[in-house]
Amino acid sequence: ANLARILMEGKLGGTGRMVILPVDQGFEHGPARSFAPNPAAYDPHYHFELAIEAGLNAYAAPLGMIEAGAATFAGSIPTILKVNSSNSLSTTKDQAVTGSVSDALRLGCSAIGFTIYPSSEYQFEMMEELRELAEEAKAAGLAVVVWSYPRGPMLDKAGETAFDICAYAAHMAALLGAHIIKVKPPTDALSLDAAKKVYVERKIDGSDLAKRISHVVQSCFNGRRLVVFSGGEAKGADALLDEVRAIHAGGGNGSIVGRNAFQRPKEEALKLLASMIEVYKSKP
Ligand code: FBP
Repeated sequence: ANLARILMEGKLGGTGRMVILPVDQGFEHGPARSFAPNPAAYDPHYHFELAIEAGLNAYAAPLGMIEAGAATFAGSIPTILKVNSSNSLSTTKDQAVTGSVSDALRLGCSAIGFTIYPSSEYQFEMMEELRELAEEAKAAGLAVVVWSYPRGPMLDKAGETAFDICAYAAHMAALLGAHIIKVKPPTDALSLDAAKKVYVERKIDGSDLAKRISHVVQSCFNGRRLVVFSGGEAKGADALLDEVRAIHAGGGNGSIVGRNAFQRPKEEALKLLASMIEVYKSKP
């Protein structure tokens, strides 16, 4: 029922496509890097309002952000409690558990959100933490959303988004029991050493983004799990919409876009989100 709430909410409700607003960048990158481009975004209420006005499917954030808006916005939009977080003052590729299933239930959330870093030195601990939290969340009827971001000593920056590595990371999230899997848009970079361990020979056609997206979707149980793609650093509206068209054409279930939404002035962000929704409503 909670997964259905997310899928049925907002302007894309019932289409199987989703646009979600994630705002954990204050934790991950720091407040100034995240919110200075649009200072209204320092206010947690701003993000609830943005997601609601844009008609999005859900809003995802760490405990403090959800708590700060709960009294005003509870029940107005499905929320995803991000229950682990990293920060930019750390040198390790790890995440601290920063929220619980009982927090999610107290705040009326529809899902928990959890990040794993496949390939990091701490990946197994993160996967084990997820296993426990996901079991508890599912027992309480909450959906599980997994951010699967490969990073660690085996991967250079390009390798972190290489489509074979991205598909592998997405597949592991599916195997860990995620209902919704969030990855970065896959690139055609070669992650040499890592790729050798993943594919004997690279036979998959990743020559354009839609093909790479469809390989990631195929890796998530051939479309039996929902896969959404993040937006990354702020970029031009045309570039973002091109990416969204490719996600849609490749069979992806939507976008989970933070900085490209809240770092723009609100009217501009609403216009961009409306255009993204139009793409997802159109015939792929
Ligand atoms: P953006 O759309 O702003 O890229 O948000 C997606 C996201 O996954 C956030 O939830 C998270 O804070 C951020 O990207 C993490 O990115 P990275 O780990 O690469 O710094």
